[in-house]
Amino acid sequence: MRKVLTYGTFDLLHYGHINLLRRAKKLGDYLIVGLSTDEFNAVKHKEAYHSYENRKLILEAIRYVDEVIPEKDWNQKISDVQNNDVDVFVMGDDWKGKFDFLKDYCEVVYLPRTVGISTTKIKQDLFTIKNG
Ligand code: C2G
Repeated sequence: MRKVLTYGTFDLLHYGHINLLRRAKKLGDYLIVGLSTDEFNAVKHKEAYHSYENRKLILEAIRYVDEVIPEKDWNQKISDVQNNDVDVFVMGDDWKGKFDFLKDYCEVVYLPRTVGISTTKIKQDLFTIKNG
């Protein structure tokens, strides 16, 4: 069984996330998502609208996702790859090059981001609609 691993916050789930998860799953048979905890989001200077538990609930309902594990810090990727027998690590290409150190442990794939959508854009657009 070819196992794929990716990470993210996946807040206010949108089609860019779904495009990433669908393509990531296509690279293997089993997709694990390392979901950023609320505490780790603070480290990433992000504040998610949905709590970790609710973002996990949403991700687990997606047909492409087989397992969700917590992402608590920047330094867990190598042990996550080893402990979960991961064959392929996947991220959107806004991270291109940032995780090449994992090439010693598994394949590393950066996929083109979906243009025109982001959680930040959703928040900004809603703010504009509300405030004119
Ligand atoms: N993504 C995408 N297209 C978009 C928006 C996001 O392909 N329009 C991808 C990102 O490249 C990432 C994944 O969807 O691979 C999740 O995006 P975020 O939740 O924004 O993840 P991020 O905050 O970048 O966290 O250790 C890695 C970090 O936890 C990644």
